[in-house]
Amino acid sequence: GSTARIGIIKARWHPEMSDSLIAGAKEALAACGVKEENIVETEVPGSYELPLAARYMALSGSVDAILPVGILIKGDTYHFEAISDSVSSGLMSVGMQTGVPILFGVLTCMSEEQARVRSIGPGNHGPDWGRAAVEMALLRQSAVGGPKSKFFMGFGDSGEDDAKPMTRPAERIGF
Ligand code: RBF
Repeated sequence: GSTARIGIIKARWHPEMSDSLIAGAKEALAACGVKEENIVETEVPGSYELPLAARYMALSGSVDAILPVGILIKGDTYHFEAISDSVSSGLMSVGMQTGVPILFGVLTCMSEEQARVRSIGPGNHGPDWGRAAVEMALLRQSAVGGPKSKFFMGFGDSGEDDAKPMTRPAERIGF
């Protein structure tokens, strides 16, 4: 993971648990060799805001994979289902549209107890998410060129002379 640049976006709800998830993820990043200066962190008000923040970060060209972290806990209304569905499909959509791997670091739990077990202590999912982020960052690098390559969608300004051009020589595809 020494070449991987990882973005972490935290939703501010349930901060004790999200901080623990992020601490676990960062331990795994360090164990994989990700350099501290290659971790970009930001936060948003709640999980509903994660997809757009992930999109902005992906389009900035500054990271190879993004870990959005949020905790959604079911209440008395249909709100939980609505937010869970839109956040999960929104995050998938950002990954598919930008080509930057977006992990699913969102716990969707029926109770605070469920969320606690999955975020604090031995059941912390953060380390798994951290390792998955590194794996996907490296997959992206191998698929579209090295870190900071301009090849993929051309976002960001890497300043690298050897960045691959966005356009390929004219080739007829299809008919
Ligand atoms: N955001 C979370 O990340 N986790 C939650 O459990 C959560 N519960 C919410 C419950 C209600 C009733 C509302 C109105 C918002 C909740 N949010 C939660 C915030 C939501 O993701 C978003 O930030 C706000 O709705 C503002 O767009």
